[in-house]
Amino acid sequence: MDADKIDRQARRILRGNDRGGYTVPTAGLYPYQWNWDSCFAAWGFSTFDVKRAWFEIHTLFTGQWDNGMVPHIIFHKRADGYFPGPDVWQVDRVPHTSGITQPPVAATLIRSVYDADKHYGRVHMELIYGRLVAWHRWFMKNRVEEGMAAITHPWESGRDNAADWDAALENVDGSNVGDYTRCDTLHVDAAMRPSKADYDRYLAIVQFSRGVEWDDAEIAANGPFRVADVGMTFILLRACRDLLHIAAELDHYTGEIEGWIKTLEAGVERHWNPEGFYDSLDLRTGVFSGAPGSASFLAWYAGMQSEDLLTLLTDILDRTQFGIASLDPRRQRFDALRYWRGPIWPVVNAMIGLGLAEQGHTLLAAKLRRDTQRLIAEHGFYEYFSPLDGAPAGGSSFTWTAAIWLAWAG
Ligand code: 9WN
Repeated sequence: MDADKIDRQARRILRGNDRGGYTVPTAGLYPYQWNWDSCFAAWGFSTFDVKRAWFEIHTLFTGQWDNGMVPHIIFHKRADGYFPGPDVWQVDRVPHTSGITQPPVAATLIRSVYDADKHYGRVHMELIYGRLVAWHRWFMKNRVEEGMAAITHPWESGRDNAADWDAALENVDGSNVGDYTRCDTLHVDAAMRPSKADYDRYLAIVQFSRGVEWDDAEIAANGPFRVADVGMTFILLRACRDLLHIAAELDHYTGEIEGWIKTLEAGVERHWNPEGFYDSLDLRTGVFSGAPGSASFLAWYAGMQSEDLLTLLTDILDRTQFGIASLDPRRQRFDALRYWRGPIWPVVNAMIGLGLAEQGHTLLAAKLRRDTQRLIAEHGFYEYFSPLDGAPAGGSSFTWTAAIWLAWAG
């Protein structure tokens, strides 16, 4: 393995996906700025061009709504080839955005960017701090129920077609959404993407929320989909811990954030499925999803410890190569190449690996990092990979895969 050569390739990918202040996740398939992809991109940029890293963060926050929400897509300029675009979301602001959010990794990764740039970073942190607090406050007010973070659409989780949402989606009527043309299947094999039935329901949820003009209270009361996402709870909890650190560093009031952390720590307990893993929970029915997916293993990243979970993790790692499959391969719904129903995602490996290292599981963390390194070195900078043989899939020259290489795996 020629690490320097792969480093150069990774930097070239970030530069190549730069559209002037923001990076697209990959050319063609995803031609806009995505929320959590951009935060990972900033982390990657911070290893060789920290000014560009801060720029990425600032352009992301130009999409922030007045209520604090930071949308999952910012449509800075016209682009072809993605559905649903701004005409479907119909959000009345500039820049145009989608109407839902994504996992708030921003505080965590901004803290890492700051670590790479203590000198000029402080002024950027000051500029962005209030915006981060506003986003977290929006989450706590509108999305946190009994300490668990709710999503109103599978796309908010960042794990679109994960088995976590199967039962809740069954209760969404996708039969009246009208005709539409998907673009994702023009770029990628349809067998590796969410199904048509999934997309019908995704659109039905968008149409509902658009119909109530994105009113959070209305969506909470009557929205067709509301699931306490174990991944979102862990990521938000972790982000609050990093936000607390930033607040202390900048000498800001910390009491409110400390309260959020307590609330979310209590919520984590409610995510525990007695079957033996942290699980997502349909808030409309109170039923666990029964899907031990990769998000369950973000517990350490969120600062928690669990011996039971460690046993499950080792079991899964024994059955796969290259890291954590997005669904336990022993489950009937496991599908090695269908997006979030089996494949390995390097960003998820990275978050789990960071958490394991921080919680003292050094050997496991090192293995996960080495496996991810080998995966990318041998198979390239793809979007996701089969956990059975590492076969690459989805978009190529992918921004967050390159970023993870630079900041963590390589
Ligand atoms: C919908 C950009 C995004 C990622 C998500 C991933 C996928 C979009 C899609 O691509 O979602 O947001 O159209 O499939 O699931 O995690 O942020 O890379």
